Amino acid sequence: MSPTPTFGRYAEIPVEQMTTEQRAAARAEAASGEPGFGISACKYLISRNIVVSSASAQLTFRNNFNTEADVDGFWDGGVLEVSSPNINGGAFTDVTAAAVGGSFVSGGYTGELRTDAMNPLAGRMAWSGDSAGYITTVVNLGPNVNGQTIKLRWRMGTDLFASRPGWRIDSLVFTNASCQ
Ligand SMILES: [Ca+2]
Repeated sequence: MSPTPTFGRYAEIPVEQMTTEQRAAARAEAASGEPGFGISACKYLISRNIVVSSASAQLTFRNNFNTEADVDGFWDGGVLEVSSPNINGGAFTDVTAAAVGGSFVSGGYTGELRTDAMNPLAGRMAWSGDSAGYITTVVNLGPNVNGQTIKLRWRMGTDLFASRPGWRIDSLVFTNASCQ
């Protein structure tokens, strides 16, 4: 079990028992930057070096996510980023960003993360919600990383409220790219 986050003056109310109004008020307080709020977090997993040998290189992996999402939108979720020496000075950049030129063949992002609950990935498309077990995600790594030695980063951002089981990945397979 993860620790129970605190919600300022709503600290005594489990988030599942909050009314819609309480939850909205707590979010508004959080967005205002008032102290005493709980946990928004960013966690990540970084790959070994990957040598890309084709403009059509692909990654396939098993992807299992169950992160906070509800009728109001997508609150917690994860993204896949690329660090390549020739792109943004090697800074990790979303695989779907134009600078990378990657795209999802299947099992791509499910929604845009809300911007009003202090998720570090607010406003970005992400895997969020419940995949209902493992799905297969296939990613074109994009033409701009051809010939480069890159790293991948699976990065998860969560907001101030409510947790879900999380995110698991497995069985990475590269086509036209290899791990060092
Ligand atoms: Ca959350």
